[in-house]
Amino acid sequence: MDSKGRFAADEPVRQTTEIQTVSHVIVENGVKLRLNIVDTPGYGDQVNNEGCWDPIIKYIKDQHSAYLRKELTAQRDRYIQDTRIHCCLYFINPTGHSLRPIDVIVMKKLSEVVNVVPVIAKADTLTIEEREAFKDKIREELVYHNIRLYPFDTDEDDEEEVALNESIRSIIPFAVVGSESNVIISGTPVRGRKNRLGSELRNFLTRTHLQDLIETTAQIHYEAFRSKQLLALKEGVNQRPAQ
Ligand SMILES: Nc1nc2c(ncn2[C@@H]2O[C@H](COP(=O)(O)OP(=O)(O)OP(=O)(O)O)[C@@H](O)[C@H]2O)c(=O)[nH]1
Ligand SMILES: [Mg+2]
Repeated sequence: MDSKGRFAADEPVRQTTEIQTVSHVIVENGVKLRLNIVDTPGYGDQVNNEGCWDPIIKYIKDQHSAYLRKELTAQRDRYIQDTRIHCCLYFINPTGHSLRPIDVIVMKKLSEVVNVVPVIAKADTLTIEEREAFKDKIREELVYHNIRLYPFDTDEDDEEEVALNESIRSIIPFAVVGSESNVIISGTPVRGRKNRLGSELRNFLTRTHLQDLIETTAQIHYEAFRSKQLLALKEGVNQRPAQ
C-alpha cells in the first residue's frame, strides 16, 4: 500500500477519511479475545485537513447511539452487541519535533468521546535518544494544551489504580513499528520486526488495561453521551404541544 492507502497508482485518491472495520481473534494466555479494529485510511492526507476528523467522531457517536437504542428496547437479560470504541490509538508522525496543530485539535476532540491513547508511528525512524526526547516533548505539549487523555483519575480510585494510571502516563506516548513481512519466532512465522517496540502497547491493550478501557468507555464516555441524549429527549417531549 502506498502512502495514500491505495493498492495501485491508478486508484482514485480519497477525498475524505474512510472508516474500515476488521475483526481479529487473538489468543492471550489461552483466552480467546475478539478484537474489532476500525481503521481510518486517508486521515490527515488532504492539503486542507479541516474537518477530516468529523467522520471519526461521528462513527464513535453512532456506536453510542446504536447501543443506547438497543438498551432502551432490549429486555433486561438480553445481551447487547457492543460496537462501541473502547480505545482510540492516535498515531503521531515521528518528526522528532513536536505535535502538529491537527494532532492537538483532534486529540482534544476525540478525548471528549473516547479513550485516546497516543502512539508514535514508525518509531524505528528515530534513534533511542530522539525517541525519548520526542516522548518527553509530547508529554509536555499534552499538559500545555490541557489535553486530558486516558487514563482519567476518579475520586473512587484506590492506591493501586492511581499507581497504575501514573505508570501509564509515564510511558505514554507508546512507540510502535509496523510491518508487512513475517519473521520466524521459535519456528513459527509471525508478523513483525525483531525488536521490543510494540510489546508495551500490546501488554497495555490486551492485559493490564483491557478491562479498564471497557469500563471507562461505559462509565465515562457512553454515560456522558447517554445522559445528554436522554435529557434532549425529555426536553423534546416537554416542548411538544399538549394533545
Ligand atoms: N520505517 C517504517 N515505515 C513504515 C512503518 N509503518 C508504515 N511504514 C511505511 O509508511 C508508509 C505509509 O504507511 P501506512 O501504514 O500505509 O500509513 P497510513 O497512515 O495508514 O496511510 P493511510 O492508510 O493511507 O491513511 C508505507 O510506505 C509503509 O511501508 C514503520 O513502522 N516503520
Ligand atoms: Mg492506513
